[in-house]
Amino acid sequence: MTVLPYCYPINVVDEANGTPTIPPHPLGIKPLGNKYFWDGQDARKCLGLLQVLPDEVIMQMLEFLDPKTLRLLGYTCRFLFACCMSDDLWKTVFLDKVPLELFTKNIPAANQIDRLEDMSYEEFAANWSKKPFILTKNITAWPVTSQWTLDTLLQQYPDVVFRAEAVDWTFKTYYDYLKNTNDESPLYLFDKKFAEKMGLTIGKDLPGAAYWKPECFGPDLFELLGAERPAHRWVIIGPARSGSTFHKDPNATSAWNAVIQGAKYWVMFPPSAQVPGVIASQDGSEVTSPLSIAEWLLVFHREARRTPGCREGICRAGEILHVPSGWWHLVVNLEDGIALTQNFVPEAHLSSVLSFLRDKPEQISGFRRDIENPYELFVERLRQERPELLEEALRQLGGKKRRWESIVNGDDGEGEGQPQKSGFSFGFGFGDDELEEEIP
Ligand SMILES: O=C(O)CCC(=O)C(=O)O
Ligand SMILES: [Fe+2]
Repeated sequence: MTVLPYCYPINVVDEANGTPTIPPHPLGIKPLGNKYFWDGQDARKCLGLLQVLPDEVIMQMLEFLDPKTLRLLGYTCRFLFACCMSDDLWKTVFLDKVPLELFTKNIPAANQIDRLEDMSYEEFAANWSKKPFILTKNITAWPVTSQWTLDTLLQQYPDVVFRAEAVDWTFKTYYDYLKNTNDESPLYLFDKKFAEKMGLTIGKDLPGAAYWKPECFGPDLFELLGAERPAHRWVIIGPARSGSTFHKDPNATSAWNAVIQGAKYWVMFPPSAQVPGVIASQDGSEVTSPLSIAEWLLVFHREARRTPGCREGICRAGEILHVPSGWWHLVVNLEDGIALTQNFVPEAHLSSVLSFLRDKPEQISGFRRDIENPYELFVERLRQERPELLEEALRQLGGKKRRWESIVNGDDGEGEGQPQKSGFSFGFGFGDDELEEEIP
């Protein structure tokens, strides 16, 4: 932000005496922007010694002031009045102070995300794979991760380097940041290599396992891809007010998100909903939500709550939330906290995932660079391991019998409907580490 263009009529100098002048507007209109500055002298003189600082630095210094000081300082001179009136400064000050409870309490009964103690896979497959829900009694059995707190992680992993958006920080550095930040959109620690970095074993029957996927979600068909599966699990750590702006999960996968410490407020919408304040391009490749989470809540929450399909809920420590394939979601941490999340492909969404991989190759994300054709790879693995599911999914996709036959016979060459090499991927996209693994 620069104030400079408003405080000097820099381009115009009276040639006779060398002082700046403003040429009169042909209609006698005086620009409001100069109102507080121009009285024939340098308006910045009132800054005293601080005159040596450029406008940008002054503005940055003002960001550290509390609302009262900002207001009082604005009364001291014209120049500072204009600086202290900046919308950006007040937005930051104000959004920081808006209590999140304004939005998270009094959830209308019709919007409340269903809460269930636990669920069998049969129930999930029959009734729940296309609906969000919160499991309230599920992760207490996890031997290691259910005991995690920010403080125990600090003790055990102070020097492990984690990815937080575009930066790699030791846990100690991130912990200090988390405890001290006032950022409006705080840096979110979101690391997909955490298991390797922390030396964790994941999987129910493995010796020394730290945690495992909840049984109710059943078989994850991306497991057929083995080492070729796209990034699929993350540890997520952030301070209160951090979170995720509206998005759909990558590659049409479903997800579960387990809160280990803290509490998360979720707002969700079904795949075809028009989410207030969120503009998605026709093919879904670009999502524009010009606002931070706090701004979205302030401006659009009321309307969202009244929009058909809106689901809301608070997932607390020890609980797990299900995000069905294709659902929009915004998440905000109500407290400092830790979560574990995993993306998966349940049978009920196989056709959506195949259709995404086949028809939106430019939006595929999270696969290793050397995997040129994720759709073909997945079809091949399904053909080998689960041909009956593949047949049914392709049928749902509107695939013709002839096409199915050619796939099972292994003679499906480079024919129609094959995905092209992609050039762009819309995924979690936090920084260049993600880009490395995307399809070039
Ligand atoms: O902030 C969160 O915990 C939600 C994360 C999320 O939506 C995701 O991992 O896709
Ligand atoms: Fe998500």
